[in-house]
Amino acid sequence: MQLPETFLWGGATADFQFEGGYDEGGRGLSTHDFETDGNQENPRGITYRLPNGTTGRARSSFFFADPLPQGAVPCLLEDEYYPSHKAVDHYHHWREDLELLAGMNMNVYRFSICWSRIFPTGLEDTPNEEGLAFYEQIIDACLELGMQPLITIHHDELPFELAQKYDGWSSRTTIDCYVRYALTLFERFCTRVTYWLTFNEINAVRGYASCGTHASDNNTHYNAVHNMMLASARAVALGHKLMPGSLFGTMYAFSVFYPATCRPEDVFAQMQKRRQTFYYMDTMMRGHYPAFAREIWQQKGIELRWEEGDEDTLAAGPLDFVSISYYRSNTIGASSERATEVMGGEGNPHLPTTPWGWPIDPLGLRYVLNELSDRYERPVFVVENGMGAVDVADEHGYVADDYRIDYLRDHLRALMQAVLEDGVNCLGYTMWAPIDLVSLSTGEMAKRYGFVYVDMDDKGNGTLRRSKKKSYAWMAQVIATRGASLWK
Ligand code: BGP
Repeated sequence: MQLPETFLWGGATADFQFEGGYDEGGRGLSTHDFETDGNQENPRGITYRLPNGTTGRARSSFFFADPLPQGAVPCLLEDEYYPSHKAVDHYHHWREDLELLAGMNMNVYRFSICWSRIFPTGLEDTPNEEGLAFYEQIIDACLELGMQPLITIHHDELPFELAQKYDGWSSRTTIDCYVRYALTLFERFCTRVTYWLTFNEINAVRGYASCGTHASDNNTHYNAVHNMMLASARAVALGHKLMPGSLFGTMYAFSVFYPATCRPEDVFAQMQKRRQTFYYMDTMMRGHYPAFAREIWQQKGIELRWEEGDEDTLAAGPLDFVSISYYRSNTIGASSERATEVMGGEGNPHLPTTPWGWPIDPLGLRYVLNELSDRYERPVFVVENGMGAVDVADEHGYVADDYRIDYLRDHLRALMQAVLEDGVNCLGYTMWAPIDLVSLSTGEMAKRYGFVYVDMDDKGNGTLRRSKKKSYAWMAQVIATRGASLWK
């Protein structure tokens, strides 16, 4: 079994988890810069100051984000550690990092552009040239090394000023600022970049860090995402016009929801939760909200702030391909608690889990690839998949990460079966994250994904030295044989 030569093999990163250099090159503050570290027991938080001078911290764990109290202004506190400020310093290691990726025979590299590096407050009329030049050298180096750039325009963050002045994605001003930012990227990189993602995990973002909204209730959230979907549609329409042949996706956190039992009540509960994930995808792939959207708005008490022309805007910018992150599957029944649109529910007794409790389910990947391909009849692209694990490095920084090899082998086999046996048109696979970086959900370094080990701990101590794990040579061979070595 072998995938076609056109198949894109690569890795994926996000700027605030990888780059650092938060106060260099004219970069402005970004919403994630106020997010502390954390771990499984202690969630990450946004630190803030109240008008009376007292400081505090609001839980920021992605879908479980708490609102900021009335009058709170995010601020940086001396005794806190903020992982995005240094991340793993790709800002100063970019050339070495790209060479490591190319050394694995990768032919695509997915990375995100930091909005506040291009428009420091989001509101300037002209972009920050130093920021554009930083990404330009990365794009040029990718091409020189044989890797197509795949750019995420908005990976869960936005300039602090937009959050402060406009409540982030609550406001239509943010849509205009985003379109100007996207246009700047298109004009500068149009001849060098074909693949674009307008947003990352738009179905999983919530609250201050990812949406810039001070509240995190359903009404705020669904209105913010409505504005994001309008922004995406405008960017896609503009991108297609300016860059013939360009291909656009938005990335969705995606997984299977299995019914806890075959009791009709459990199956129905599963279907209802599942729909919420399709709510976003259906709208952006088809250019209009699905019929069941009304039921969701009603159930959750949402008043969507429609404006004239919104329907036309959505219709003018449907996506070219459907892209997903796939890490796990979920199990849900009529009485399951804490199941979000994306994850949670009950454990699955048939599946092992990662040390972070995520069920490991390769067949689920084949399931969703078939499902999405059937539903939209457009190409799919797996832009994140990987295993967060505790790696123990020897004195040379070598890790015998056989567990990661097992995880990836099983998922890649499932992907190959979806393509070669089921006929799914899959553009490519970018593994999260080829070089160790800071975890999004917990802010730890201890949760490592890479083929490359980075010598740094949870508090940013370490030499930042990069070293190859066992999985590095293994993956290089998988890509060189276009997947054939997975079956030996
Ligand atoms: C996705 C994000 C990534 C990434 C990944 C792994 O939700 O798009 O930014 O971090 O998940 O998650 P975590 O880092 O929490 O293990």
